[in-house]
Amino acid sequence: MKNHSKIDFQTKCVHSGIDEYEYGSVVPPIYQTSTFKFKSAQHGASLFAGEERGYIYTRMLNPTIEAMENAIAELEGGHKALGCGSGMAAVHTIFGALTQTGDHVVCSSAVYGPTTTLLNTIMKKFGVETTFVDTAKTDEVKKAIKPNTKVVYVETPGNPTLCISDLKEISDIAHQHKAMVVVDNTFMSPALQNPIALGADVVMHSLTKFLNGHADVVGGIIVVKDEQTYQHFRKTLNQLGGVIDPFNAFLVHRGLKTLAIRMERHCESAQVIAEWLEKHPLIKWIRYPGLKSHPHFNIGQKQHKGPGGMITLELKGGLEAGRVMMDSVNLFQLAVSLGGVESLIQHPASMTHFSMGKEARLAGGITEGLVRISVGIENVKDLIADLEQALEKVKIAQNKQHELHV
Ligand code: LCS
Repeated sequence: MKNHSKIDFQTKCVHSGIDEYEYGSVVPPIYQTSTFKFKSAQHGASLFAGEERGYIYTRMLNPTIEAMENAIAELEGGHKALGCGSGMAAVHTIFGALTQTGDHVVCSSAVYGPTTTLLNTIMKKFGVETTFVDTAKTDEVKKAIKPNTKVVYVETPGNPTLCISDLKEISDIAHQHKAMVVVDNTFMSPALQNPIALGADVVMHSLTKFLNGHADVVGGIIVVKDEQTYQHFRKTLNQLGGVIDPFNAFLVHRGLKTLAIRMERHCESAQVIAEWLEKHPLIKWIRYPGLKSHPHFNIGQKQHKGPGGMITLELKGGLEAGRVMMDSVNLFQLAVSLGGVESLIQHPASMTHFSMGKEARLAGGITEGLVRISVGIENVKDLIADLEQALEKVKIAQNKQHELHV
């Protein structure tokens, strides 16, 4: 987008990555092609040699994908972005690009389960060692950094504990030790948090979540700050091959246009629901970045523009009670993933974070009874009514259990 510096984020969501298209098309055309014809043998050779710019093959670059990448790079305040086939393809590409045998990574102890598993299996197999720490405690990050630490990888708020890490402090420490700071910004989206402005070097998202927002795409994105890093990541992505396809990129670009207003509604409704749940007698504990009771509330206030749409809680009665709640909701759908227009509920210990194993889960604060809610954009009164009737069923089930034991 031209002359964008003074334009508000809401406007950028609608216009970013949009160019002049053939036939005056207002939205980017879907170039659903695997390959692009060269004008001549010389043309093909000069494209490959990098002497001329143009499209060669969709794994390398595609105009529909590039339009979506440019849009997200602009929304994140980065230089350029790389579209990946999933969030995990983005995570893999990042570690593939930034580490080699003998390197060390410091990673938040509460991150999306398969990120932990990737570091503990594939990256470990290739000789990359990881120390998992509670990155909400900056001192722990400091202590974990070694001379061979190449990456400090932070997810904030963390999935699913919603613990919040101070990105500015962590970036300062990591940079003193010449380590790169990579932030998984999936839970906040660029509407609520811009890690690059806080000092991060690389930002990634699972596009599957808030950025696309409609639960119909699996994708990932990596945003970088400079051309050299971009070229290095582009080569790595091209070799690993985990690219997004043009149609999914088109859908994500379409989703971005409503990102600002969707995030406003996610935040508004999640705040109302979290405050309602906090007062409910069946709640053992609840965590939401917009509640003053959140242990890192003040860090959040400093670095994000809104508390997001994710809530985690544990009921009195633990896992058993949580299962009754999950089986009793009607509007909330019992499904993994998050960040879509529809509200979802799931159980991390047996679902999204199962692959980590119990020990790593407990070390990251993921208790067996923890239930995670993704608040959608439905009417908040309907969502509360659904939770209310589900919690009523939990109460009835607990009363029955009690009677059996008397
Ligand atoms: N990072 C975060 C914070 C995530 O929540 C996820 C997926 C990923 C990366 C990986 O992205 P994907 O490959 O799935 O696009 N989180 C999921 C979750 O919590 N439930 O299902 C998927």
